[in-house]
Amino acid sequence: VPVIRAQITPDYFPDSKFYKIEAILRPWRVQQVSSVYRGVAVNLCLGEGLLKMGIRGVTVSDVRGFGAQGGSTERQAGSEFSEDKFVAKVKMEVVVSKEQVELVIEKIIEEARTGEIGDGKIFLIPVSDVIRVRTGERGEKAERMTGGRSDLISTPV
Ligand code: AKG
Repeated sequence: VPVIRAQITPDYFPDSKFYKIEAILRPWRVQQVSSVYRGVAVNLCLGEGLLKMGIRGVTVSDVRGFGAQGGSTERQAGSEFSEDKFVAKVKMEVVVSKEQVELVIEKIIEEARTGEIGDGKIFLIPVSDVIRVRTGERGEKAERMTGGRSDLISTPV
């Protein structure tokens, strides 16, 4: 299946230092996207995918919802919406600095896409600040994780 490449550096509005990438995905695709092992603390068990990119912090939730198709690919024309049309999905949330947004989106699409209806959607949300509870650090210091992407892409002199 050909992957639709994300734009290189679009102007996000409003402009922000950090963005939350919120992806609604097929549950059975999430392990591949985040390499999260269900039921175990997510950022301790990352494997392929996002981990290889240096993404260390991911939040996942089980959710139910529907989109343009009304939640069922076999929906008959004119059939009424009912609660059982909600489809199980996983919501994956990742907060990253602006420079990392496109790479993460590209990775999620690459690993989550089947090309069929129900692949999900990604929302990009500006984040005002990041605060680490343990230390009170804010901004880049709080977003940054040891061994994370910032470390991987910074070239030591
Ligand atoms: C929708 O409601 O828009 C859908 O894509 C339904 C199919 C699915 O999410 O599996």
